[in-house]
Amino acid sequence: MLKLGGSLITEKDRPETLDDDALAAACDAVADALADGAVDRLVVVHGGGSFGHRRASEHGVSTSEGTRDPAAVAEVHGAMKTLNGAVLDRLRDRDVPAVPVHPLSLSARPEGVEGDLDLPLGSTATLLGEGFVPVLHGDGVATAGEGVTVVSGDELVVELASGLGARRVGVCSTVPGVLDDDGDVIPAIDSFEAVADALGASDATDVSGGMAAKVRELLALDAPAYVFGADGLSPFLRGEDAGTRVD
Ligand code: IP8
Repeated sequence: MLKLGGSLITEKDRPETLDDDALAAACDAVADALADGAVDRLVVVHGGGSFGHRRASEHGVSTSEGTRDPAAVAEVHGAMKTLNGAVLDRLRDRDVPAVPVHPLSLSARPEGVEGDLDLPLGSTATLLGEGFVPVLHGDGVATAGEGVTVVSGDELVVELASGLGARRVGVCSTVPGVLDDDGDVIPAIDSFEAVADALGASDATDVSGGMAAKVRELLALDAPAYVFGADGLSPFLRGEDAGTRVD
């Protein structure tokens, strides 16, 4: 399971603009790892970057605040489909058998609670079994009592990794790992308490997302997870340690 952060593959400060070089490098690493058999099954999830987030904030939509405006839903989803199409094109250009899976069409928060995500995994599992590389993305999600809220790529990664029994989980972004107070990469994290201070969050007060929430969710997975930057992608795909190991 691989998450490509939106900040990695897009230029965050320029509306709906790809970071073409970073995206190409990531797609090269994926294609090479599949071609030489380092990876046999792979699910990719990507974030929103300057595509989804801009549209979502224009309409006041977040992971907890929803919208009932169909035009707003279409804009957020449309921006993410555009980005997804760009990722798919570049993967398929490199002979990666990448196909889209759009979470808005599949998932719901039935209780309206952030974190309570119902994502049927049958289509993704079947696509994987048939030799495809399913590519999902942060998206809108039907949410009881709210209309449509945002589901982040990180939430999808956690849901997919546990539901599909992922062997390894990689989160690739613009930072080289989880950083300590001095800005150095923490090589391994096996408990939240041990790093809560460095992450600027206590166990009780962290509701704000960011790295602390990401680490906490990754710790809850059965599979080892790695948080790394662009340089860590090839090592991760080749089964080596990269960035910070969260296990
Ligand atoms: O970048 C957000 O995905 P993320 C997707 O993984 C939208 O948080 C629609 C803003």
